[in-house]
Amino acid sequence: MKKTILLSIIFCFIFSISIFGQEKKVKEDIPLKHGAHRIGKRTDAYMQHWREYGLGQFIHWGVYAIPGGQWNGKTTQYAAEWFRTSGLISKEEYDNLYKEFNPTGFDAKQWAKMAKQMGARYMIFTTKHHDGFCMWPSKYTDYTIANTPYKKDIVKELVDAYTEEGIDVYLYFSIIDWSHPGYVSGGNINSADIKKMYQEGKNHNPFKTERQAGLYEEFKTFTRNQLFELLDDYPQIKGLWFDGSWDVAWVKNAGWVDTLGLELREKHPGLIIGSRFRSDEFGNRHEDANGYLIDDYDQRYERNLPKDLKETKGFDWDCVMTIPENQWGYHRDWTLTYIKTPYDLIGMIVQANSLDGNFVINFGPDGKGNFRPEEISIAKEVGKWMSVNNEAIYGTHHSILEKQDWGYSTQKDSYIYLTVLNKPMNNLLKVKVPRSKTKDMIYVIENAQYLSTKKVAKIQDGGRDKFGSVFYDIVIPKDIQKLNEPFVIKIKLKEVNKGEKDAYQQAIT
Ligand code: FHN
Repeated sequence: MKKTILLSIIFCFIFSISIFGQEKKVKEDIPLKHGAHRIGKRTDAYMQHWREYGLGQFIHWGVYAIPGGQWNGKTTQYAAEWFRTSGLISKEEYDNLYKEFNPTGFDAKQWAKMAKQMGARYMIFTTKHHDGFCMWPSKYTDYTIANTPYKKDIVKELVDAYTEEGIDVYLYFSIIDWSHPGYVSGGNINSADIKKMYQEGKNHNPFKTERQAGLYEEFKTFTRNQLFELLDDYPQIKGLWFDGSWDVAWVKNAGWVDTLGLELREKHPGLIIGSRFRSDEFGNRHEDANGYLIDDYDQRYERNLPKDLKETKGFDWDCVMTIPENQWGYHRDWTLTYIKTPYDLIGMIVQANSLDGNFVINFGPDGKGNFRPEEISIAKEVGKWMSVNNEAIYGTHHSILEKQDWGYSTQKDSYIYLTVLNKPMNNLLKVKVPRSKTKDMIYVIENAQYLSTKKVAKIQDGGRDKFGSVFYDIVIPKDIQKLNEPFVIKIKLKEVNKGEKDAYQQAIT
């Protein structure tokens, strides 16, 4: 008896030590001044709202859209928004491009409508990319939209238009700023090297001269001012989306950056900031030295998705995805890489939501403010699918079903949405339902329905395995077989007594 009690205590203890990094560990935490300020997820309404977005739109737009990856007949294979560093254009030429920036085709309301039709519930816009050009009339530099022939405040036009469509806006802000004399590039010293230096007790100084160190102080003040300016000018925004914060000088200023983050939050209640803003005092990014997530959600997923829930460590996260391989800004030549199809992207939307993340599709309008026809068509196709099936995405989370070969499943309350991406050749969809956690109970499918046709799905006995899991074969009818796109079956699970006569059979229609 005593042995059983002891074993139960040990079991409970081990069980309470979650596999997820956010929960308490056995190992003592290292005391950190600038690590995570919270263990576990944010529980406020702002963040709950963020979790329910499901789908977002990213827009990379700036003066790099003018060359669109080409200059004097030459084409860069690399990301068009990095064109200043492509070697195809001189720095002087690039830094004067803004004098031609006059996007006469730009229509913020039209952009917002397109995003709405696609099903996006939040939008991230590049206020300033690495080149330092500001799409708003910042009073802290002349390198802004105010000094272009266009003159008008693009950030304001977009914030207003998207907010009016009910789409939340987040402002992308690059810490890297090639236009500022005080900005210091980490060069080839990345955060892994910085971490190594900390471990070895070396104090790397990113500045070559006193003067450079002084200029960096000016850059910090400039950055701080611009961030407060954005919060002042666009109070409707829900969050800031940082990038380029891997730079050595920024990482080395972990304490200052931490304070700045707290100040920004104090100014703007509910402000959402991901893990790309700051590091802890040991140079750790995203997760601090104790494995806790820094800030509100994990921003590591760029052009890649976690493969399972374990990989996400129970953090909130989003994934930002390009349509070509790695082009964020407008590139004239889209024949250089594979272009994702709407169904590729729909598969990723479902995958992300099935693993408790949001999925964000990037668009790169041209120098005149027009989306390319391919982007318009993709947005339309994704939107068409979302308008029928969004119930499987918005507000859903990881389901109790394990990952199965036909696709992904999401859940809301007791409903589970099966999104079928790989239709079986025999048109019998085998669904494995887990064993109930409650002794003597099993799960049965109470009802099942196709989201697109609203018709009831016919279910057959699909057998059981030796571990107690139950299988159902859902018969895919002719009208669904004909569809050449992912489809969703909404099922309702209920727990019934194992001993209940024919409970399993009763569930079969
Ligand atoms: O260098 C940028 C890149 O141009 C783009 O903005 C992406 C978006 O997440 N972020 C950086 C690379 O991580």
